[in-house]
Amino acid sequence: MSDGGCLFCRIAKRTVPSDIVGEADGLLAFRDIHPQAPTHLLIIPTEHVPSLADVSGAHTTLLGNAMQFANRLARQYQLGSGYRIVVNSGAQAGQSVWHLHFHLLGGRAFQWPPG
Ligand code: DGP
Repeated sequence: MSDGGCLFCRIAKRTVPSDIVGEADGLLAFRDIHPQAPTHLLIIPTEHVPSLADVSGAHTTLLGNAMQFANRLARQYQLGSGYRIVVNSGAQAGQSVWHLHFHLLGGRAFQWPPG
């Protein structure tokens, strides 16, 4: 299912242009338009899921596939010295696009705790 008003659904349908870097198992990866690291990719399910707070047991395989996809992309982008996966779930956490997405960030050192 997709949501016609959802930006990332439109990216998944290619009706909004993006720099797509990979596709696998109902997932799409593309470059973040405002990169926060030398490598900053977004991994999304092609089906519309608003946020991590909306996932259920029905999404278990999708979530596992997303982590394996991230791992493959990290190898492809030579992030062997370290990378970070971020999910902002909810407005207070900084979620701004209401379609589940995993940020894959790498190519620099990161601080902890995050801001
Ligand atoms: P979040 O704040 O966690 O919901 O992350 C949303 C990300 O989406 C943010 O890092 C910027 C990115 N973004 C917003 N609009 C677009 C767009 O039109 N194209 C691409 N490629 N990325 C976008």
